[in-house]
Amino acid sequence: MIVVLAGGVGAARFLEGVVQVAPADRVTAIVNTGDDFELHGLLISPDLDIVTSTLAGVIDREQGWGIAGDTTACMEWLGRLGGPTWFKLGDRDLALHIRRTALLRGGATLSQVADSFRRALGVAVRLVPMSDDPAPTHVLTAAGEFHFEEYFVQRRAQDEVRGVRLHAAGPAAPAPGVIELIASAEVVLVAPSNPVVSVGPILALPGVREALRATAAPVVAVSPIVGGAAIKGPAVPLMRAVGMEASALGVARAYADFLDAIVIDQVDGELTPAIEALGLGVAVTDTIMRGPAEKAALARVALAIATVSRSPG
Ligand code: FO1
Repeated sequence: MIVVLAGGVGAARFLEGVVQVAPADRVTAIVNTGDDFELHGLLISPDLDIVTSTLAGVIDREQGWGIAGDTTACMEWLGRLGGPTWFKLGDRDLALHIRRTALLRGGATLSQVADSFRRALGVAVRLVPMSDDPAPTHVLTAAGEFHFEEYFVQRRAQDEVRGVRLHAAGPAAPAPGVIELIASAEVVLVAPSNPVVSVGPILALPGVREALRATAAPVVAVSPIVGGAAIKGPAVPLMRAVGMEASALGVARAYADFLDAIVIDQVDGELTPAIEALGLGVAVTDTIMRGPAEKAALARVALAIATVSRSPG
């Protein structure tokens, strides 16, 4: 199994590349749930929905989230009735949250819901939430502590970030199968996702980092930082706030204890010696995923360096 640690938009696009170069039923994504939150009494799982909808081919490609061609009638009425409208949920998108909430209230686990949704939408990649427990990510800012989506969407990532509180609801356990998937993987890929708020919550689950260090599978990351900037989202202020350098080298350092190799962008080629000095393999390529060909090429490079980077275990 090719196991991919995944956040939202960047991971979803990367997975579109992976399934072009490997059979989709041999790929499992372990998906961040730190962005999950409740709104309108509904359980929203942004990263699971982004990955599911992208692989199902129904994503709004321009935004990277939401359903293509969705309408907003419900949102407009929610606004008229005085409900919060800062998090845009299209009518079809709302169906996911209504159904998920009903299934969870009926006793299903998030893992079961994720599996039923991906099957219903014809996704062959197995999608496993990182945890079945609530594990919200909070951002500590000069203006107070906020759930990640409040910081990122409602407050437009404008507050000065001072830190991050992962699993803010209390201890969370890895979902069933997460540790075993890492232990028995052929390859583990860390998608080009935010290392602090997308991959960080997965790594902070008990046993996950240890499993990544111990697995016999090569572990290869793709840097989401290109030329010192994030491809998408607020990675730079968040990385700085937790003491990471906002560069591909900073990403390599953050994962160095379990990583065998990292794929970095060609604009960061000069970082290669410093990353190699950490004991990691480096592949330098174009990591900007403009279309299907670039996505496939990036996945091919990540899998190729994996085959020459064996973990000592
Ligand atoms: N991102 C926004 O910037 N604004 C939104 O209104 C918004 C709504 C939304 C609805 C469903 C969904 O699955 C994702 C949504 N996102 C929105 C994306 C989301 O905030 C983040 O990009 C991810 O949580 C980070 O991966």
